[in-house]
Amino acid sequence: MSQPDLLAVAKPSPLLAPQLTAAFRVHERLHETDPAAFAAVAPTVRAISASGESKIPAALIAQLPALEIISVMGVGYDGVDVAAAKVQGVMVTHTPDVLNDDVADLAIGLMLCAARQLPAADRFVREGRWPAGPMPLARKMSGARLGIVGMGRIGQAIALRAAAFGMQIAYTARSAKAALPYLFHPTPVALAAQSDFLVVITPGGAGTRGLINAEVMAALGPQGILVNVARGSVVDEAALIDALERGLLGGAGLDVFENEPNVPDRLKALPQVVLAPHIGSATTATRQAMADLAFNNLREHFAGRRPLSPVPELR
Ligand code: 8YV
Repeated sequence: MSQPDLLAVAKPSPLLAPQLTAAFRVHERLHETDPAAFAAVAPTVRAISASGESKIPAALIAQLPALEIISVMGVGYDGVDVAAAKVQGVMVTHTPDVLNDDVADLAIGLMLCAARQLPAADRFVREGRWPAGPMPLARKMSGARLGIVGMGRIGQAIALRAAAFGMQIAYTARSAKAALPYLFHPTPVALAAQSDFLVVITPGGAGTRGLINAEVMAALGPQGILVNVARGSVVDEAALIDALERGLLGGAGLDVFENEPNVPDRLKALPQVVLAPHIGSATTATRQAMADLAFNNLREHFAGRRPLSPVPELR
């Protein structure tokens, strides 16, 4: 039997590509690069392989009448129109859990980097400025108040790590989680007003767009540090730049941005901001686990079994 046609809407990770090409006829980004070739193959495409940042709107799904499954290599799938997939009977899978540790590690790393100014300290030594005198004093993280926006699996992994730093942990989420020992605040503003550090780890998408706005930043205050390891869309980036430039917010650690891979020059110009290029899950071990899960979801589906990790809406 011939291999099923698969559309890779993003360039597949090198850890996933060999598995895909062994099992599918892979058409890489044809919908963007070659409309005629895409039109020729569209009627028989049975699977999509995507990354966490991929956009799969209803219009693309509608062009693929034979589509059965969309496999996202990422926990976030806010670019996928799941409702449209559901209407067309298309399964959507993602890769939760296997990246919890890495994303939580990075959140703690960005908190420490922003509080203790580690990138600036590194530059200070390399640029030979030490002999002229010490660096300015930084901010203490241990024992400080941490607010977590989004108390899902990654939020809880961040809380566990923060507890080892003796931090006082509170959170906001759609609802309070009675099983957790942390203080719940009903809104991001209420949480920010009681926090020294605010870490954002809630899903992206329409429901959380601009959730962290000027009001939240003002509540966090001139000594506060904002860390975003979720999606750029969750933080109002223009308001963030404005708050930092005016000293209304103390600092930030950012792994995600509104228009990746483009980062505004005004953000790059701010010394109190630590920047990372969306590397929350970017270790070899975790990306391999994500690639394997993304592939195994496809494998299970085409073996006539239920995929391992459908998105919550399709469970
Ligand atoms: C990746 C991510 O950026 O899992 C997510 O939601 O944002 C990431 O881990 C990526 O999609 C890896 O393919």
